[in-house]
Amino acid sequence: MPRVGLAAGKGVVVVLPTYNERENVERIAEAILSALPEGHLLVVDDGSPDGTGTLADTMAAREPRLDVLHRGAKEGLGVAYRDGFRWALARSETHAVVQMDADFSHDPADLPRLLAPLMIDSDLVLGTRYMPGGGTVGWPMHRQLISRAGTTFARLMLLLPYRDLTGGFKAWRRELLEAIRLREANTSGYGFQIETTWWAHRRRAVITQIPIIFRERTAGSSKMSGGIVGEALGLVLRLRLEAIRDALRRTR
Ligand SMILES: Nc1nc2c(ncn2[C@@H]2O[C@H](COP(=O)(O)OP(=O)(O)OP(=O)(O)O)[C@@H](O)[C@H]2O)c(=O)[nH]1
Ligand SMILES: [Mg+2]
Repeated sequence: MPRVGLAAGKGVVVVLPTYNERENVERIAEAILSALPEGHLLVVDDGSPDGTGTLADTMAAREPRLDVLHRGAKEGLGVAYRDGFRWALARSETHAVVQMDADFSHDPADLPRLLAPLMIDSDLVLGTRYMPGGGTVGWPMHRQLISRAGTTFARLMLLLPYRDLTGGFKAWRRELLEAIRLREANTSGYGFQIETTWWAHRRRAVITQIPIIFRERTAGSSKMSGGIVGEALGLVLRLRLEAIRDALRRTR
């Protein structure tokens, strides 16, 4: 596919949350900016003690397509994304927003492919591990189990027809991101990914899944925790209860 318009990054802001990603941040920023020669990158750093934010600032000083949003404290991925999305939407030239991890688990070379459906009919594109052509490489069995169980649980409980609900490699059309209930999203981990796809689905957005290979990080350390899994579980139950309550209210 020729790289034109959105697929070359025109009007695209990639939002990249970082916490202690010193070993990754420069390489990933370079890879993203070269995968999208017309794209813009926003690093959202939560005051990383390892100096990730300062490194990103140094790059931003010589790269006009890179900005850094410094948040005061580590408040979780969901909160960082909300602030990053707000920044991206404040730019009138933004047509699409991408979210991805800074640890190379999401391949910057996939960016044009992730953006392509937005140029046809889609409002949201989900990078999907659990479909033909997708997969995870280098994850120990327990991480695979947690991820698959989480996605399956959410899919069944929320009756969502998507195969990867906990993934974080997604592309949004501006209008959808503006319309969903971001203000109410306050989950920090995988829960944020589930929740945003849920609100998009409830708005009857056109959602397309594309296969991606997710690679375990080779540098830096994981921020994954038991609390994040518990939070996602609680979120799914809460969303289901809310939906039942809304349905009952409508039948009254
Ligand atoms: N700004 C910000 N970024 C965060 C926070 N927590 C995680 N991140 C970033 O979010 C992305 C995903 O976090 P990871 O630690 O890679 O989580 P994961 O992919 O579930 O776990 P591993 O890949 O196994 O390490 C990475 O770019 C992190 O640096 C946070 O509280 N604030
Ligand atoms: Mg990761």
